[in-house]
Amino acid sequence: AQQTPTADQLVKGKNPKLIVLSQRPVVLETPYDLLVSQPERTSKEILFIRNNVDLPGYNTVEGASLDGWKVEVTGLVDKPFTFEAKELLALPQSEVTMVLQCSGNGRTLYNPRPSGNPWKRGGMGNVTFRGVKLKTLLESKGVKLSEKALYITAHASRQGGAPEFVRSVPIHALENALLALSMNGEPLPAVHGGPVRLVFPGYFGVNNVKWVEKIEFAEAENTTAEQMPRYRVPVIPNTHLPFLPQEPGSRYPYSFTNSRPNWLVNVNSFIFAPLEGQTVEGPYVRVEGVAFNDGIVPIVSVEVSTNGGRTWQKAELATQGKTFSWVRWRATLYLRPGSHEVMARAWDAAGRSQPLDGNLAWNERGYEWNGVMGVKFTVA
Ligand code: MSS
Repeated sequence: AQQTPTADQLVKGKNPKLIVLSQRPVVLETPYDLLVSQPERTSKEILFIRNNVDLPGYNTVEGASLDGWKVEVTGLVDKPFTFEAKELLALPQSEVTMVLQCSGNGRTLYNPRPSGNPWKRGGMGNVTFRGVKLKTLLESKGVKLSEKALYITAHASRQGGAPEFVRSVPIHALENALLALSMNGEPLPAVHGGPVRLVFPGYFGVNNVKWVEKIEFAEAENTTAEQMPRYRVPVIPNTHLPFLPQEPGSRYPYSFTNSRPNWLVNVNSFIFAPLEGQTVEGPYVRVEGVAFNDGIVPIVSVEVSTNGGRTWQKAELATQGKTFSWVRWRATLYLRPGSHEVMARAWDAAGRSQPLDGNLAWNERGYEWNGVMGVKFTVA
């Protein structure tokens, strides 16, 4: 049999238990039991990796040198400029704890299975980024945006012959955009975008461009493949439907007008305990997990059900208020010995929740799964 390299052989410093979904570009999933073992914050050793484009020499969890790293700021600004990454150290620093989640997380739950990396639920983590807000940098340079600037387009470095990786987000994202230099209190791991990554709290993973080299203010979305047709879902333009349901298995003619990018993270919740297939002591059973949304309004409740969604019981939230971080929750159930299935769903202050049948959002690339999660377990 052929030896496939383990995660730590592909990326120095990663936990060898991470699941290798792809070697080149490197894509590593966090096994679910490992993810739930760190319910506050996900460490660099176990955080998932999704590269569309690898940056040669950056496959390590160690930091990358700021020396000589330059970033260009251009497009619809009155004074385009280039800054040295090192200059950021002298500016006021900001910190944000946020969910970093691949828009393909949960893809294998769609039926039929869409194309793309076969993520289960381990394509996400909760991490703390620290660095300089893009707004702060612009202010420090006295740079003003044109009114025509409707999008922020970030370009990744192409050093070592890397193909391009470009993403656009709406100008509203400037509010919280952060040029991250560190993660979880340590230099930003090279494999997670060090020395400088442009992160957009509340936005799906794909928008958080690693190894950022150019930031462009633009009138329109960028036209490279990562913006169209990839990383989008079907919609009816100018309506309030979050997505346009598709016949599972069908094809869709993606265009800028009949689809939208994977931007804001949708409401989601995950059960961290019990785990699928576990046997636990009864009759009082502690159920716990995390919930999150795009951070624009707070998560206001998480409910659990043990009868397939007929009735729901409120869980307790560990924290209240708007946040880009995931929120921990727990509930205590009274259950008889035997087999059970517990389901969880979150609600936010805007009334947004999760579909009982996640397959409703089936799309051919399998993005943005947020169907209610169920866990089957046994009470001893
Ligand atoms: N960046 C760059 N430069 N490149 C690539 O490839 N990818 C994306 C982001 N960014 C990329 C970037 C994706 S797609 C994701 S998820 C993310 O990243 C991840 O992260 P980490 O750090 O974890 O790896 Mo899906 O939506």
